Amino acid sequence: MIHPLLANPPAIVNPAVLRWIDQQVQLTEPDAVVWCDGSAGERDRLQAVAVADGTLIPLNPDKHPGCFLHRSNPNDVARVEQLTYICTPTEEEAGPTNNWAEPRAMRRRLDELCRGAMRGRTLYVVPYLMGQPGSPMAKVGVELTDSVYVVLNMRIMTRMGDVAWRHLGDGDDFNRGLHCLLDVDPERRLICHFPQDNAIVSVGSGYGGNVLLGKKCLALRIGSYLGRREGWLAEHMLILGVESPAGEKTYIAAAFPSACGKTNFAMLVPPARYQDWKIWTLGDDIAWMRPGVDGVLHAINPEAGYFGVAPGTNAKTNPNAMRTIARDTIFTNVALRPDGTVWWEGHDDPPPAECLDWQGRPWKAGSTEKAAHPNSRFTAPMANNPSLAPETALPGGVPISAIIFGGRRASTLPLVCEAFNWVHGVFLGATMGSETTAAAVGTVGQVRRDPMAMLPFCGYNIGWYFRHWLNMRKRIVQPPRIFQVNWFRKGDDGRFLWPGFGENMRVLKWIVDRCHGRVGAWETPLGWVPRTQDFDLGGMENFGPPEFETVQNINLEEWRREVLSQDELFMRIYSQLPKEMIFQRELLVGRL
Ligand code: SAT
Ligand code: MN
Repeated sequence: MIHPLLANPPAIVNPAVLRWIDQQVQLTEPDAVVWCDGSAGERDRLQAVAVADGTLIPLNPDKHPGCFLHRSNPNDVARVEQLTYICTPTEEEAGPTNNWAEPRAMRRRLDELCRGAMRGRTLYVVPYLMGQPGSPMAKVGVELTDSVYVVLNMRIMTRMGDVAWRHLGDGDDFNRGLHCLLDVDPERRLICHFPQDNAIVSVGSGYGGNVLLGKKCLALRIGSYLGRREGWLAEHMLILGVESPAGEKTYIAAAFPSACGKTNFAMLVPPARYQDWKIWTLGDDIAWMRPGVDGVLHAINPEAGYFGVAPGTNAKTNPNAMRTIARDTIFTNVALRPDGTVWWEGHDDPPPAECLDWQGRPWKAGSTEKAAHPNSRFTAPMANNPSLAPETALPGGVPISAIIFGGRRASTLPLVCEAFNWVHGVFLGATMGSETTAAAVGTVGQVRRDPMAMLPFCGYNIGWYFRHWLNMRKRIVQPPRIFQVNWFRKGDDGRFLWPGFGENMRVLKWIVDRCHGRVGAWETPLGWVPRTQDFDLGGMENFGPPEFETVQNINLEEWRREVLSQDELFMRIYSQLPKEMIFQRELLVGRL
């Protein structure tokens, strides 16, 4: 018999969905069930609920209309990679870079944790669509959660509500997501993926990447698994469009690890010298890419909002982000000033004399502690972004001319280089290294291999993932060119060698010109690089040819160490590593 709380489901909900929800309601035993429809009225009601129970603090309505602050549990401020599992029949399927659990055993453990977990609480049914309505690439998910914060974030980050039920129709091809806050205890925290069942169970956390199940869990971990099965790529990439003064548009996808500037790059404002150029944002975190009938790789951004890092965001580093978060935004773990406005390290305003820090404790200027958490975030609708590309709405996506792999590296990697061909480009992506950031729990600033910026997000064996990338080449008639960039190289004095931000436009210009066969390059052991005369340095302050040569320098000593460090990853995954990767390594060593 169906649970009494489900006696009157909305007519649009199909029986397959209802059966699954019924099982979860029987398991978690909530006091109430709310069917979310995605309407503005519902948003207002839920915001009122969240304010009443202290989940959200309303901000100054004149300065931040429609905005709220949320403080998460201090033990719960980032993704937890060591508690994230891929549950597949065999361990080999999850591969050496994922935590693996046997699906039935993990199900039993999760059932124990979830049994009765929503007693006294409300279960929200959140239907959502990843991708544009009507897109052949779009995927439906249903997240059941006992967190109003999650509902309000999902409403910004996805196309939430009846649009998802309509897309699903009578089908049962939807992602089954269950999220229970429990008591937010790290000892009872698990983020589990069941790719074969298209299912996710997340318990014990309320933090973004762990609980907004459409994002990392569905769009990347389950998405990458589906992509391999169905012949497409789910990638941790921003998508942007470069429009030249002549109106030519070139679309680029770029992978950088979490908190390495994807949002800033996707919203780039060109410097004065490039005032006739325009950068359009399509997405800042996730790209789903599939070869079109034209044989070109097409990309969509499956999301509808930005879950961006607040610290360091200001009118200089990212004016478009500042305008995007001016209204209808949820801030998480930033500082609160006495006038009801928010602040973080690297804000335009100087540190406030006093405020409440991210934990709600009194904070004074000059304090040695940070006022905002280093991984504090904003959740904002992409519709607010002044640079949002109208093509973001196209169900078929945009044709991709270039793919960029970028890391955060203080040494070794030059500002920009271009792969010799697709296989070499896959090798550049596969051997990517980057210094760890506050986006995940753990040490910050250590170089680790992060292939394609997907180390925490690839939902299956990483060796098979490289093979899938290599195989994709056969299905693409006109493959994108592949580039590697590093904005973060430092000099001996510890200062960044490259100014970054808007000036990255110059790197984009060279990349775009390479895509259209308009500019020269020079062959090096690492790949093609711009000769100094190929790279526009005009109008830069204190940055001329010598500085360019320093930021592009290839130091053979550093590269010997780099190749050895790449080997550590290759050894770990050796049994499933495509031979092409080993050949590429040999070729690189030979060239060096
Ligand atoms: O916290 S999220 O995983 O959503 C953001 C990130 O780490 O990339
Ligand atoms: Mn990300």
